Amino acid sequence: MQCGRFELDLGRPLIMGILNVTPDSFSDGTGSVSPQQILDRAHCMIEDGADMIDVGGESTRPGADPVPLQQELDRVLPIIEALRSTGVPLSVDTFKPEVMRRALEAGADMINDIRALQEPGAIDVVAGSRCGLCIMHMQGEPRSMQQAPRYDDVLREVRDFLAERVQVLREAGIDNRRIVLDPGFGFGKTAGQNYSMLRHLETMTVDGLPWLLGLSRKSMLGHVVGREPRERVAASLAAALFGLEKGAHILRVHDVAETVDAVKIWLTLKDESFV
Ligand code: YH5
Repeated sequence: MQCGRFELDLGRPLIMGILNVTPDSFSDGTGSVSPQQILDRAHCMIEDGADMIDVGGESTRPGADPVPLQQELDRVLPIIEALRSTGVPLSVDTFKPEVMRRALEAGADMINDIRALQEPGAIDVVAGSRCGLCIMHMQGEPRSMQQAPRYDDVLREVRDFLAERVQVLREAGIDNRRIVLDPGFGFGKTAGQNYSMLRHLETMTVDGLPWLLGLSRKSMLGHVVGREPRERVAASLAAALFGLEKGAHILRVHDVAETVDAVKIWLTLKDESFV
């Protein structure tokens, strides 16, 4: 996969560490964020074996409020600049074309867009670059999407949406080698619909494009095991390994060290020459 400065080998699973740059994750008590704490966390994830870092300045959790443009820029740009020299690909979790543009100027390698580049101008910003693109499905808006998800056939509808976005990107001259797809777990889906997507991931493939899965600590796991998000690590690992069996290529996770170990065992089990 082409991903900005990098050519990623998807022959083995890649682990994307989640770096939230939002006050709910790193607060100094005044509602602002301490950059050093965030950078420490990023370096820790890289040490733990993260293959890439996903920097997010807007909380897109269900029910979350939108973040103004300038605030998102102020959160995300210094982090990208500081992490550029680490040698790991930097992804930016944003749907705002202006954040995409400034992030790419600052050296980001990938745009991770929960709105699949549907905002006006988004495609123009990324078309002239070599950045990787994660295209995700979402039904509705983050504020209200979990209120009443509705599908006749979630697998077909998510797949058709992704296929349509890939077609639009192709028409804009964007090479498929830059694209990774994401079914969008928790983005306007019931727990049952989320599990159905994971169970049948291979039936949703578009043009053989790779999958990125964001399952880490999500409510669909809490739905089964109970537990607060921070206590969902084991549940996240089980779901992640099932995703790999279903053909996933990139895992977006909070718990990098634990996921690296789990993936190592999965790879060992796959390796029939290890006897
Ligand atoms: C994703 O799936 N998700 S932000 C609620 C949680 C735990 C985690 C209650 N950005 C995705 O991570 N980008 C987010 O527990 C994403 N795929 C991609 N590509 C939500 C999140 C979360 C929400």
